[in-house]
Amino acid sequence: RNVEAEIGRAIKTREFELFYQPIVDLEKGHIAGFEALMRWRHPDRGTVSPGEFIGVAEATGQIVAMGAWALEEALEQLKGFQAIVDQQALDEQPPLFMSVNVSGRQLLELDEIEHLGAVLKQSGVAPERIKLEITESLLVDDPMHAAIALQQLRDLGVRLAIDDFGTGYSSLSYLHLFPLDTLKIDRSFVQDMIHDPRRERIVRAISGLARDLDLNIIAEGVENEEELASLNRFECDYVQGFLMAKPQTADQIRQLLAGAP
Ligand code: G
Ligand code: G
Ligand code: MN
Ligand code: NA
Repeated sequence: RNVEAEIGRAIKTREFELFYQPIVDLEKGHIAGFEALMRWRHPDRGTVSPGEFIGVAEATGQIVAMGAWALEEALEQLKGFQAIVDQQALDEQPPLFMSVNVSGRQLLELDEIEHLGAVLKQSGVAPERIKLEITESLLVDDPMHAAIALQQLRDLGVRLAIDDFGTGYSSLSYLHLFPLDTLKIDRSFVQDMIHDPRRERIVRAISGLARDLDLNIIAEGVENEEELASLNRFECDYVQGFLMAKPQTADQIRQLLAGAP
């Protein structure tokens, strides 16, 4: 199979779609934002997950166009989600945020950052409601370029999150070298911690470190109440995982928001 050609076709025929996974404020319990996650509605193969196409799209450069589309789409949906919450006139909640994954390939093309800025402005969404999720490898592989790109993004006003924290080629130095806002604790740590006190201490230490550095913490992959209870003790800011909600279509999210008490 020629995956590159298939992806090219799929971009034209709009087979890519974003799913949205709620991110919940741990203390208050409400939905605070979402992570946009790409899916491929393949005509023959059904729903294909990013693990099977993001790597190829990065290698071919197709990820640049896909990523620009994803940001635009996610911002558009965020406005619709916010309108539902506003209609319900619940007690004051901060505006919803949207977290979008970006690959290093996207950020290292300078035109792309200008383009992101234009998309953002066009959308009318306040930039501080956007989190861009980047992986550690970007920061470690090419720190000079990453520092320039991330500062440009920060100047646009968007927030920056480190995804899968602790699993990559971690270097604590980047926590103060780069203008970061949020640290996402990888789900492997969250899932191991209740069976292994040492793992739990790692999660506790990461949480404490993030707090001391004034970074927000999102714990990923929360699947049960025991994990949630531990994260509560560590004063995590936000939780994301199947226990709260799965990634789902924009339609399903709208229903969820409309039906929420
Ligand atoms: O949804 P799922 O668990 O299958 O996602 C797996 C990984 O794919 C995510 O952790 C994320 O790193 C990556 N991914 C999902 N959507 C996007 C996207 O829109 N752009 C990029 N660059 N990566 C994505
Ligand atoms: O790499 P990144 O962290 O961006 O990807 C998030 C991925 O984690 C998504 O593909 C999503 O489907 C998956 N995910 C989200 N919540 C859970 C969970 O509670 N358990 C598991 N196993 N995966 C999850
Ligand atoms: Mn992510
Ligand atoms: Na992750």
